[in-house]
Amino acid sequence: MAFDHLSERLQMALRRVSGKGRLTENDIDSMMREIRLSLLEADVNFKVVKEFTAEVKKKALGERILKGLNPSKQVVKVVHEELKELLGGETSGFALPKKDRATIMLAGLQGSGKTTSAGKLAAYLRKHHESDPLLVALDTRRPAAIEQLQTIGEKISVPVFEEGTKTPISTIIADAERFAEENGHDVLIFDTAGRLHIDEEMMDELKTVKDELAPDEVLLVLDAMTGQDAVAVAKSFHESLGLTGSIITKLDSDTRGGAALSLRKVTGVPIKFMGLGEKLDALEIFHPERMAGRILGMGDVLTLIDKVTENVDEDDMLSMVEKMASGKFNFDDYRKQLRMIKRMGSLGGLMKMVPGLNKMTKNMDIDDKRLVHIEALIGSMTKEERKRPALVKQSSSRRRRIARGAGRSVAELNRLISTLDEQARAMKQMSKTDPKNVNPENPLAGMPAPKQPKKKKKGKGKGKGGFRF
Ligand SMILES: Nc1nc2c(ncn2[C@@H]2O[C@H](COP(=O)(O)OP(=O)(O)O)[C@@H](O)[C@H]2O)c(=O)[nH]1
Ligand SMILES: [Mg+2]
Repeated sequence: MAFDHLSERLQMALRRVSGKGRLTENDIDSMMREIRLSLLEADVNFKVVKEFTAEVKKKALGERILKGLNPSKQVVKVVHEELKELLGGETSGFALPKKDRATIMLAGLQGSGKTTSAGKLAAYLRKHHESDPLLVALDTRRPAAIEQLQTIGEKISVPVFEEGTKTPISTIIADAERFAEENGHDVLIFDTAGRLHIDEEMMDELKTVKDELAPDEVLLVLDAMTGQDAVAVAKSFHESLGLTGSIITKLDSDTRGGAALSLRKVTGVPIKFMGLGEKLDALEIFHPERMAGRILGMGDVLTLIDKVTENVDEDDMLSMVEKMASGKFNFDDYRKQLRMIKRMGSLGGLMKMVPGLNKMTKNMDIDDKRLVHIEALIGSMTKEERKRPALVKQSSSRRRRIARGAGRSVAELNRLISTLDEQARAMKQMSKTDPKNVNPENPLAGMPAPKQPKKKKKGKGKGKGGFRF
């Protein structure tokens, strides 16, 4: 996942001040030094870094913070807020113009992910906007580029309009628009040609496309791995084309991610989508606040909940959230949760979104095989034991029996028990803290609580089946 290293470094910087009852200007300075270094290391543009740190410092040194209650938690909040601003502030989202046919033009360097993103965008718009999109091949430099778009179109069952490599771009545009009108397509997505580097010929070609088409959206597709070049690339595309937004791709990869952090500042236009994989459903709306939270290790509960809602029965989810929030969490719940996660795929990515878990699971290699073992262990418990983890915890003979039954070691069972413990604790913590009330001992645990499902309050009697931590 992108940002891992940056995330670690920033959290280290924040830990410098966390838990301190008082903060001096010196404390802030040394924290700022580390923040500056970690951003530079992540390839964030130096000007952007300079502005960012100046702003954080100014706010962190404000009267109300240093002299106020809990200065360290306030400072963490400042960093979070500024990071959110850097990434664009409020979520821009994506709205189609209210007209019969919308046009979207994608532009970017070769290999940045334009063609893939065109397909992803088509699939996204069909799913979330009930659109009937048409993909248009304007990358006429290579026959392979057209074939690639056709393959993608087939995969998602979206038609692709192409007229080979010889037809002039302006003719293709006019023909595509006529075709869309005749066939009732309400959104056209134009895939264009890129080059390895910015060059005039490419920009001229793109300017022609833009002038002919007068698109509703001109989206820059930028590879998150671009590094320091990102600034020059984004600037020159914006100057030539007047972007309306951007798509940052390959955030699933192990990149330092600096491009994402500089992009918004440099262009002034919002990052609208992020690409999170090669698959055609790996496109999501970009949420600055969530991304900032993820980078600072605050987890990403909102994204998690989105994913869960998409993939899991709502009642199941509500009861899970309720359980999590109450800190009562038994093996039945854990197994249910594992199964949900399995259905949602991408375990590593998901784990990262859960506060507390992200740190915890770092050294815990949860792969599919381990999931099978965990299932076996839980399956080897009696119904009563699954409901009341304390039974398992307190009896070594039970633990031996369960382990034997599952064909696993007792040590492995013990690990499972402590995982459950840890998780229940993290969940409880998370539901108690909101951004205005961050635990000064551990400000990084300060997460917005998930919305509590409105349900009848249940008695909180001790020992009622649940396992209190
Ligand atoms: N991991 C990952 N790979 C991506 C993503 N978007 C595109 N790619 C890959 O990047 C490569 C170049 O993509 P392509 O769409 O052909 O780029 P184009 O030259 O700009 O059209 C392909 O191998 C894609 O599968 C993404 O979000 N994550
Ligand atoms: Mg392409």
